[in-house]
Amino acid sequence: MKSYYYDESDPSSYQHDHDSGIEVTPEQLKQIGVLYYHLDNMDDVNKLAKQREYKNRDQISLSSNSFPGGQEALKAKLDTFIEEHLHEDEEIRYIVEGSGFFDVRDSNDKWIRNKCEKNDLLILPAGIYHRFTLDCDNNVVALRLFKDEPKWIALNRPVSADNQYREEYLQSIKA
Ligand code: KMT
Ligand code: NI
Repeated sequence: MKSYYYDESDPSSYQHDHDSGIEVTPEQLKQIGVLYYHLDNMDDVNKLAKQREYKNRDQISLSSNSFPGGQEALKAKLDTFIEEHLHEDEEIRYIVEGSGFFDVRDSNDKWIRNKCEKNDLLILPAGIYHRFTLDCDNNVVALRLFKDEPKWIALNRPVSADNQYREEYLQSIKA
């Protein structure tokens, strides 16, 4: 995975790199509650899932020839992922194939771009604002892990000021 500040001045589409050249370290990601692992095999993924008590999983394939419902349905799905949103549970993704960008907001509300590739595993904490896009290769297969039942609901920004998960997240990065 490669992490860097997103270059807002580049007018090209989200799917381009937008690399500002300002790198972000795993330590900096940790400070905003984002965890990163590079896991070469499924055994290690299963181990981590057990440690962190992720009980459920499924797999999503985002490419025009594999998405159920075809091109139109894929586009609709991608449109929801690129909207800035949060979830009331962790978002855990393991890249099985292909690549894509997970953008997260830092504590100053700047976008950090995480370019995820095969065998990268990224954990976004509940309550963090983020978005996802494919890169120009237009293909990713990702394993989605869940603590309990999948919580699909994406709450678009801004969530209400008293959202418990947002409040807890903001508290957690203060320390
Ligand atoms: C989300 O909720 O932002 C996503 O699931 C992103 C797409 S997973 C490749
Ligand atoms: Ni999300």
